[in-house]
Amino acid sequence: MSHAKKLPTWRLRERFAAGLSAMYAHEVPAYTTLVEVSTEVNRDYAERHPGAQRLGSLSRVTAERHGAIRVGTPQELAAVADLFSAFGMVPVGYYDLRDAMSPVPVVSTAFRPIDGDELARNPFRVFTSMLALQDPRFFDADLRARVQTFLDRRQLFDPALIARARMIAAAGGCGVGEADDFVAQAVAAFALSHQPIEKSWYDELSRVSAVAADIAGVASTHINHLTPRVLDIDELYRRMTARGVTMIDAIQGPPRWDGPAVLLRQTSFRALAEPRRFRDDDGTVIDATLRVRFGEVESRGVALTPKGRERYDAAMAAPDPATVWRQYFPPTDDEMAAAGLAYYRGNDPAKPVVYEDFLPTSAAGIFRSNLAPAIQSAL
Ligand code: OOG
Ligand code: NI
Repeated sequence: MSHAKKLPTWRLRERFAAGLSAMYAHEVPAYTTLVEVSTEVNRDYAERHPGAQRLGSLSRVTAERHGAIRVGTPQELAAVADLFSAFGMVPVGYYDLRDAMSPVPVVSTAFRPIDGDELARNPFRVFTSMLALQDPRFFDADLRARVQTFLDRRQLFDPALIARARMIAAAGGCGVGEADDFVAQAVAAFALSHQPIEKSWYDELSRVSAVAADIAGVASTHINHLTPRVLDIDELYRRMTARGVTMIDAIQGPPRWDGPAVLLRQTSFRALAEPRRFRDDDGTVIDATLRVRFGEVESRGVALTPKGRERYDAAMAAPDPATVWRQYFPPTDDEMAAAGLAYYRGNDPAKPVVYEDFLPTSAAGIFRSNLAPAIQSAL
């Protein structure tokens, strides 16, 4: 072996996130605009607000991203877990999106670092969903068997890549030379495929759910969004709108207010129509476009205790949460800490613990707002 310096897993994670970001910028040009505007918003906000970095340093926040992927089977999810372990990312949490107001046939987790130092170095996370193929609410026995056969035949990752990931995870990193190659292969595994899609199969799955078609209608997986973090999401929303980008919804999650930001706020812009090829039953290949990938942005606040989360749920149940927020949450970190509503390091109200996870309601909203209708146009 060479004597080259070993890169620890967090350096690999940093490179993985940067590599995916470069790939996604190339695939989805509007993402570049989003990253530019986010960087400007963060810089301006940090200049004007002395305490801006209490929820993470400007360098952490500027590099911070989350991505999302979807897989079909427990075996594929296990391969993802092995791959991400080389980047120091482990599964945290469980989100059952089948129970959402508009149900999505998946269950999800998020892969991310958990240690405070690791999060500070690079908090890259990937929201990862698995098709709920066994659930009879979405799949009858006949379709389930055909989907299972399709998924059993495909291979999302080169087994050699997964074996290497396991070794890197066990060793806690790898040499610089190996890192370049490993990270490049890991990034490439999430690129959008340009293989023609079998149209009748994709259409059949689309009738169950656009998400089912996105997962099991094609032979590969892909990153479906990559999300920068901003310190002022309302300002981001205004500036994107001013640049002519139509943002889809209002901002999801807690309302804007003057007191401590809690949990997570997110917004996104419409899935982009990307050229994809489809193959008809008679073998004819046709050019069409598919809207499955989109742009999203997030802002993060303090993590809530179970008691704080109960308050949050109660406030969010109101017809207009913004108007009643004050009845549920005090306006300062000192009062939040004293009331046991949020987590602070060493119980010091100046040191909020950032919420590092996701919100099921917002996640379901993100799926819903971006995936219908699936096939946009056929030439
Ligand atoms: C994942 C949607 C969830 C978020 O930010 O809540 C998500 C997906 O569309 O696959 O990324
Ligand atoms: Ni997301």
